[in-house]
Amino acid sequence: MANAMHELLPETFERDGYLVVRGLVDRPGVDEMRETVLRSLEPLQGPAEFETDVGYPGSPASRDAAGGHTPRRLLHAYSRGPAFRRWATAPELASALRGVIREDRIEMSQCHHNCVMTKHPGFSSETAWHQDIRYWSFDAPELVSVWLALGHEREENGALRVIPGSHRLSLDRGRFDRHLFLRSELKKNRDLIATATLVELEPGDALLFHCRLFHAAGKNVTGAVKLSAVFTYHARSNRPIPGTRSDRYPSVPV
Ligand SMILES: O=C(O)CCC(=O)C(=O)O
Repeated sequence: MANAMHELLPETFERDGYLVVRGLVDRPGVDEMRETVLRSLEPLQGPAEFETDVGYPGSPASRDAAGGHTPRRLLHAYSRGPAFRRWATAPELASALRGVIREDRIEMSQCHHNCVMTKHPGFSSETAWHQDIRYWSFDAPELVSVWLALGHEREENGALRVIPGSHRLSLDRGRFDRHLFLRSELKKNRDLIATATLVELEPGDALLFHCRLFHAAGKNVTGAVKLSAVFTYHARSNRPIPGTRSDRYPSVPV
């Protein structure tokens, strides 16, 4: 973990719904996580989600199709070795999170995200515009994900695009399709999407983003896999709704 304390701007997070912390993890830390991931990919160590499971534009039609065994996410990253356990609860990360969640007692969910995104050349898919709150059932829609780049993230390998300030919007249900993606055929949505910005990251940079921030990503059209670790955090006082998927595993204090 890099030493330098970062100038965190909670006001920026409140205004934009996201914040990039440059160099949050140093090169040896990134390398250790990359090695863990590469060992989990060859041979594939489950649990994993496959491109074909999501059925997004560009994903293989079935497990039998070419590329049908392309993993999209290695699940349960927190349980995949010491590098991830240390990172997900590291003091530097906890202090960055306290700045934006504005509570002392913060926990990491083990129920969704808590994964490594593995965007493979050839068979990766596009992720349309959405808010991560669609995955979560908590008392309040106040969760923050941390997206840690384990390599360079650029448009051509499927870096995230975000719509600044969109976490503060309250859109009618009609703006979304049945999977809760923004309907791109609507002019209002296209105008909103036109305000998006690309988030380019270097290895060790972290993007902190609010669970209501609209974001999307393209395919990886380069020759190398893109790896990003993603964990999600909430204030201890913000509880998962009993019996939902968000309540399946206990959260981990950080
Ligand atoms: O890398 C991508 O395609 C975006 C993934 C994403 O936004 C998500 O899983 O919520």
